Amino acid sequence: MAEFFTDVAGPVAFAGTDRGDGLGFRVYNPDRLVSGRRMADHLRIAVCYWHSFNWPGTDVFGAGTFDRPWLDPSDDPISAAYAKQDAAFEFFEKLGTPFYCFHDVDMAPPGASLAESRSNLEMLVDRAAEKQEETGVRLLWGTANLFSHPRYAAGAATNPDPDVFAHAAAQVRDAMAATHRLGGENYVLWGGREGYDTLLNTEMSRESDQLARFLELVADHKRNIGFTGALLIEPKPQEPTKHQYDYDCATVHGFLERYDLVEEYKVNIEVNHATLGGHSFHHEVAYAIENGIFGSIDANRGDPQNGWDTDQFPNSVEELSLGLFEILRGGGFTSGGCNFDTKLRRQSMDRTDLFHAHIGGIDTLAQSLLVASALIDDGALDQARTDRYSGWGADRGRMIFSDGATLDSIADEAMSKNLDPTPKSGRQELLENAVNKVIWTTT
Ligand code: XLS
Ligand code: NI
Ligand code: NI
Repeated sequence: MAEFFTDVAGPVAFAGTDRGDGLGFRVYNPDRLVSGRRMADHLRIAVCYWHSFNWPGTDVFGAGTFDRPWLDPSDDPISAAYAKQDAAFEFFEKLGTPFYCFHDVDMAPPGASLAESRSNLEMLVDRAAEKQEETGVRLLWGTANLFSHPRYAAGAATNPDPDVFAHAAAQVRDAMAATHRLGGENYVLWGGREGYDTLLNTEMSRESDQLARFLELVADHKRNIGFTGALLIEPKPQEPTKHQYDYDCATVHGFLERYDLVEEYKVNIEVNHATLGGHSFHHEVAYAIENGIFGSIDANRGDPQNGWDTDQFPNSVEELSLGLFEILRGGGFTSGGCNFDTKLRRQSMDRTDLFHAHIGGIDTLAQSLLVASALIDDGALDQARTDRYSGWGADRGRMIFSDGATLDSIADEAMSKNLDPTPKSGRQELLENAVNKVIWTTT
């Protein structure tokens, strides 16, 4: 097995402020205790197989720029998949992060038939199991790519052709088996093309029923095979389609409620999908936690000037801290974690750039975690919320929710007491200053 990342000995260690320009973490110190738990156990960081090892650096105007020898189309696809796997596990081990994530087609090449695709996947999964054993790296989640092949151009579960639905079912069954075999802690469904390009040819209600049917079958299958990980839906508003049904957390939540699936699924929230949906990451996480559907995150960032999923490595502590604050306050991750669904920029073609990118992203998450924990200890935000809603714990608030209260009884009371409530300051700027104080002073 040839070493690929020859410039890095690994594992990348915590170097603190001594890092200089070398490859070490400035903030991420896996064993450091934060709110009573190891940093590594809080963040549960995963590297993604697809952008890092299965993408040659193409864009819509140009060919691949990256040095990824296993993506050479003239190679035998099976030996290329083994070489890719060697490089991926070498990277995971040298970076020293605990988890990875993959799509079926990242791990093994599709064959000429579903049966051949399955046997390719099984071969590579057997080897991945050995590599997990050797390195101690674990699987955060697996998924199936139901969006790249032309057969999925009009969607997978939502395709107008039921044969495509059935084909997707076969692929998901195998990807779930692979995830189960590798001890994956979650199985993710991102509905890449479960949406429409034009309403001129689309029946939305029919397509919703198809999607719900697919999700119901997947949830039943999970029980049939004894997979105990979580099922996660990854919301995204659009791209590649004009409109995707899993638009954002609230839309997914409403969909799950409507089809009685809310007990079966949680969400995998991607930072850049939140911003594409017109929300902050903070909003999406807070929504999911408050509604009991929070699962995991894809940590990345967008570019405020671009309207697409640029999948850049995260570098804003401000953006991530408030999301992590909600996660920490909600009790932290259970089966989920922070997956780097992130791409290098096309000009970052040195092998070592993949290390620099992940190290920066991981340090950003680690600093954000410290800030989140300090925000909880500081208590200013919680105190402000408690004070703001205090009336609801007192007589009038309780009366409004009491059995037997009616619009009449509430209105009569307002009139008889001649209520004339005085507006109170929301103190937004004061609270923003309180957050910045913590961001600026936490080490
Ligand atoms: C694409 C999605 C995808 C999922 C996994 O925008 O983020 O990468 O995370 O299929
Ligand atoms: Ni994405
Ligand atoms: Ni993603």
